[in-house]
Amino acid sequence: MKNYLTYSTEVAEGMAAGKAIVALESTIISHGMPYPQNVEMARKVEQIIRDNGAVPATIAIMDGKIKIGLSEEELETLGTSKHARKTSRRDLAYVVASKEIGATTVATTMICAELAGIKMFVTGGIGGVHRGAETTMDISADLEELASTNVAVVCAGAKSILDIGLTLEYLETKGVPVVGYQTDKFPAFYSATSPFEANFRLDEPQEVAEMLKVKWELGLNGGAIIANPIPAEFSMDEAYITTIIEKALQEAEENGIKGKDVTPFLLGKVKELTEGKSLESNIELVYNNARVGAKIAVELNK
Ligand code: PSU
Ligand code: MN
Repeated sequence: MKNYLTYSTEVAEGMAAGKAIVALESTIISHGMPYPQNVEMARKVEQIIRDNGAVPATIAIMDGKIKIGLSEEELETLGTSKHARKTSRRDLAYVVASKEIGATTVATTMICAELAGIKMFVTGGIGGVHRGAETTMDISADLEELASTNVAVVCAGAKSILDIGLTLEYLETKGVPVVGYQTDKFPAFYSATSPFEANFRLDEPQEVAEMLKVKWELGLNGGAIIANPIPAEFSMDEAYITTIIEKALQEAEENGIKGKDVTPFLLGKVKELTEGKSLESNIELVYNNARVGAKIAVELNK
């Protein structure tokens, strides 16, 4: 692995000191938000993780290496690059071998985190089963990764650009626990609730850490979803955001958007149609996830 993984000074020192490490993805930076908000968000998320007693490790691929932790300069490069490739499991070997700049999705961040021995990962939203997947077969590789890779993901649920019900069914089939953090509901990213229930509710970081410890000690391989609702003050009106998402889906269809371009296209459209209002919510929910993820990581590390 030495040939492929490199660690930032902060992460290497944190690991040597036995500190809790929290992985962060980079597709959210390159494909999820515009510059300069993306880089500001990435910096602030890292700081929130430090303030809560853990060490942030933003993951990306550069110069033929999987970088576990990015320098200021690397973060800026990633945030401004027009060529960063959205890198899911199938793309990882190509991106490393060709020395392109790769932004890791949830799936690939989980793979890289596991290679680096990191158990906790914080993001905004996960990929899932797309609406209409019964004909398009568009199901995110994130779900397969959650089925098999031992990394827990803190997120604000799934956006209703996806079929949330089918996403939860898929996760059930694959044996992935979906924990509601201080909620009974499965949150829908921009809004704190959805018509769907989480599998279990846990209210304290220590309880989540205990569940994860038991899962992995029992040899139950795979990840877990810790669904942490967006704070009420940033939660968007469900009816409003649903209308917007429906417009975005229609435009994707009209423009023949397919494959890995679907999610970034929809995210961009939602931003455009809400005149940037969705972006503020998006950023705030990531900060909220960072606070929770760092606390769970600290407990898990005890
Ligand atoms: N959902 C979001 N924001 C995101 C993503 C998903 O609300 O930024 C990104 C994540 O990196 C996720 C990826 O892993 O999109 C899923 O893409 P796809 O649906 O092509 O698997
Ligand atoms: Mn897809």
